[in-house]
Amino acid sequence: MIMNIEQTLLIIKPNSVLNNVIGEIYSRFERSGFRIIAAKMLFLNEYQVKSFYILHKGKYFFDDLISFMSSGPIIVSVLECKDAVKRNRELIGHTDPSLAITGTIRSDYSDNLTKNAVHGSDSIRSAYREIKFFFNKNEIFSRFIK
Ligand code: FUP
Repeated sequence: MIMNIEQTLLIIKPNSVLNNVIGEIYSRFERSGFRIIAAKMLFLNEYQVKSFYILHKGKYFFDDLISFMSSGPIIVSVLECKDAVKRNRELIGHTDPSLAITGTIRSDYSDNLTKNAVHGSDSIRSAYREIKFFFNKNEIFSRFIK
């Protein structure tokens, strides 16, 4: 059995699609050993975004987050590699791009805290929920896990 191979969700947010850096962002993951095992472009409505970000309901930034994430197309992907959840978060960097380490995706491609370029699952439990939110099993093409 192969140990520690995980799957995690990546969202390339509307500002990154608009800024034409889909490939740049994917390249960073591929160069770091991730495999893209599912991908699609979606334009979510407010209802769908609210349902995805339900855990943030009531927070001060919720309305801005919902209107931004439903403002244009996004790319949702499942990434796979050893320790994928943790390594995804490392490559992405801090939620607030002004605090993100230079060279991380959020440091390089964010427009501001709301338009922070990408989303990555923050735990194995979130990854499971988030992958299921967007993908059916027959849309995911694992290269490791049967
Ligand atoms: P992250 O897990 O890094 O994506 O961060 P959160 O789940 O805490 O937040 C989800 C999104 O809400 C962030 F990507 C951007 C937005 N947000 C704000 O606009 N202001 C905040 O103070 C925190 C989050």
